[in-house]
Amino acid sequence: MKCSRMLSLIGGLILGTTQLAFADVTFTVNDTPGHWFDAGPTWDLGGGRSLAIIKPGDTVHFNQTVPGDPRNVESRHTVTSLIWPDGGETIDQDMANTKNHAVTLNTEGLYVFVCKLHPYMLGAVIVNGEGHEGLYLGDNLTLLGVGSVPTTFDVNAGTNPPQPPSYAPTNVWLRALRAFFIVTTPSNWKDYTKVGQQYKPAYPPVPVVLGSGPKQVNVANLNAALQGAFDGEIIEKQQKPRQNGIGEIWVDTQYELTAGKEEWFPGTITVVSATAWDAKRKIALPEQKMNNGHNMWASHDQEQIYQTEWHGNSTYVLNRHNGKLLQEIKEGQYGGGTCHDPAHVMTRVDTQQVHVTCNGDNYVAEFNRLPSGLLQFNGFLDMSNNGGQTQPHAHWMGHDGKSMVTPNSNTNNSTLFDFFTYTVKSQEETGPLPIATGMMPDGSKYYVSNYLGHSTSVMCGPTGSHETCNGKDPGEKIKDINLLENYNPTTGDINGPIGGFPIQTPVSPDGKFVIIGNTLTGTITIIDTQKDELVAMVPCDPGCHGVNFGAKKGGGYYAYVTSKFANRLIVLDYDPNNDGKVDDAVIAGAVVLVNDNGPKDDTITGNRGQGGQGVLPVPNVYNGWVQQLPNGYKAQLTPAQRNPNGTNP
Ligand SMILES: [Cu+2]
Repeated sequence: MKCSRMLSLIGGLILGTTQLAFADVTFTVNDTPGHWFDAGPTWDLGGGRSLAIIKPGDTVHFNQTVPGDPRNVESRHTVTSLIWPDGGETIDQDMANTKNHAVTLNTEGLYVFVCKLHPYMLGAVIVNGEGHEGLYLGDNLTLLGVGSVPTTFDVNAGTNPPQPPSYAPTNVWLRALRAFFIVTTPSNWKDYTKVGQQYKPAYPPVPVVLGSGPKQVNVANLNAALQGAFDGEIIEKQQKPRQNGIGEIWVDTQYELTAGKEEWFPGTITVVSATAWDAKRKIALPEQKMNNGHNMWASHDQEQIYQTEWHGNSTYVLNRHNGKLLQEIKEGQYGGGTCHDPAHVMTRVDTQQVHVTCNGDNYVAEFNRLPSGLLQFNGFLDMSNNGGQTQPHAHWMGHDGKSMVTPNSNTNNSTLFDFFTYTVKSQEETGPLPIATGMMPDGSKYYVSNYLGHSTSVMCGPTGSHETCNGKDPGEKIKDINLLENYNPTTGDINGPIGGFPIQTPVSPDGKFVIIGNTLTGTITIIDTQKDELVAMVPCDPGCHGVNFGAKKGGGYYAYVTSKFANRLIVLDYDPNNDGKVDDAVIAGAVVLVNDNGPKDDTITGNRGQGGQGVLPVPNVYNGWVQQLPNGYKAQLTPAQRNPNGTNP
């Protein structure tokens, strides 16, 4: 922490806000982990540089492209208001872009800005007028996708006999503040190499004011308040699962820094053994400047790994055995065009074609697989049938290769694409900022995570029908599952499984469960697909994100779970006794994603093992793909694992 800055901040606050002479502020929007909205070293608050304080009438600038700045983004972003005081000014764009933006803020309170493509990119401004003995957050704040929530509440409301009002901070805003300072401060990320130490993120030790008039609450020291409410867990030594998995697990450690790439080209792949349970290889692609490598899939023979870079334009093909680059498809090489911010990649089981979502565009890139194992661009598939830039993120492919579904994060809907006709079959509403999908092994239903809606949309699948989908047709929404129904945002009371900011949402290969990584709550939630209800929750890590299923030796599956702001891979045994129930779901073990000494193509220099996002177990055991495996892998699987849907003996 830069003490001088903090002292001047606190000094200014004690003297009264009239002493604060802050003016316009500029955030450099870029691809550096944690510092995505970088207000510069003058605003270094304990390692975070993404919060600034201004006066009413000052202007906030968001620069993505400045002559001579090496951080000028190669990815596209949006600058979008995520939180603002009721009546305050907001900013957003319809299209992903690399432009500069500005907004003048007149209303006092807390403003948080996000990129809709990469929703961990956060920046915040507090507009502080005169007369507050601390940073003033506002009376009511609006959270995009949720609505307006007061910053304080009367803890004595409804008591019998009636008690005089007594106000306290609203729980959801304390959680939001905590999440902001963890997300934007790399030194606050959970480091599982610090065995025996307390996990205590540092927050600015400043006085904060919530609400006004009789509802005002003064927090004397934000750091003490947040640490007291949420932190202090001892970091334990991670245990290996006792039961082996099969093969290996590829993890995108998207925020790890290496010597051969500037910090605005972060990211490695960490390859984990599912038998030795260690991190056995690191791949950074320094010559290609792989920028935030995000998600992977394997060729059907499991010989090649396809890798996307979410803050760039490249799709990579790697040799699975030695991690060596076989092919880079970069800007201008997609048939002369570009796939902006390639996010997720999967194969088509019937043709071995490869599909990559272009998150900064309206389309999905399609490749043919050549006999050499390399890819040949075949065209862009438009995901919109009614205009608007869809910005598809984590798509899912049908088990028979005949369909694809996308979550369209910019248009709040989902596209069902049909490969018989090569057309968009439907584009139906989901919830706010849909980001990921997962499909049943028979294509009967699919699931969409609504990141800002804190919900899962259950959609009629490509093989579903009016009869099987409760009167809905393929592509239409059957229902929404509210992942925060067991959470009271005011008091913070929790009385069941909860998930906020949900991300990956795959269906287990046997179709029984959907397992979701939730970023805001740091939880794993499990949905029973028969009832389509939340049935279990398991604690995860800060920024819980990626989930995929791999085979457990001897039968059943593990769910492998990654987190953005922690450096371990969780091995979740969601049904240890294989009875089809998850009441005994347990973390069987975990692998710390740090290894400076194994084979690697670059020297690790920072954010060790951090940024866990895409996770790919090899072999691929989903229905449709498992049947394509080479015999050597098939021989390691049980009959049930080789035939997860019970229909393809
Ligand atoms: Cu972005």
